[in-house]
Amino acid sequence: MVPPPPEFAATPSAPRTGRIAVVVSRYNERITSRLLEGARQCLDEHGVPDARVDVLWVPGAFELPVVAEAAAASGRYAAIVALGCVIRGETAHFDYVAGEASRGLANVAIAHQVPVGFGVLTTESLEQALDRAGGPAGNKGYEATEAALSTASVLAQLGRAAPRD
Ligand code: INI
Repeated sequence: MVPPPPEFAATPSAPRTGRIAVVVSRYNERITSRLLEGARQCLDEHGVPDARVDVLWVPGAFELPVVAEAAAASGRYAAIVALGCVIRGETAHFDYVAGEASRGLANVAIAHQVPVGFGVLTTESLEQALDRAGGPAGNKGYEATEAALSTASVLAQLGRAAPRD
């Protein structure tokens, strides 16, 4: 019988080695602290102990990429999760902050072949942000973390060397 093709994990299984970095913005901390709770819940449900998780606080979403870059370059992390919240009503430079955060984080992931979960809310209002930070629209911090774990397992199947502990 022909063996089935390798299954590229639809269900996330947490990496068994390496640490997880959660980079989180203090700007809009009322929202980002809830995203962080979601991220922690996801890691806990996937069996990642707190001892393997580093939470790195940055001032705002604009600073997420540089710290994610340093984390990726360190070679210590199996996955990185970036959490932030940019609300259009609060800034004329919404597009710059949100755009640079997403572009920068995508660049880090590709340059280092390390999954970077994108948990940066870009909303029109505080209410929309609350909805997505543990409200009726779920918790995007949880979802970004699950996406990062999932992607780490696909990369492992493709032979990307796992970081040592
Ligand atoms: N940072 C955010 O994370 N969200 C925002 O909505 C925001 N606004 O409204 O300006 C914001 N600005 C700060 C920015 O991320 C930098 O920290 C700052 O410009 C210093 O570099």
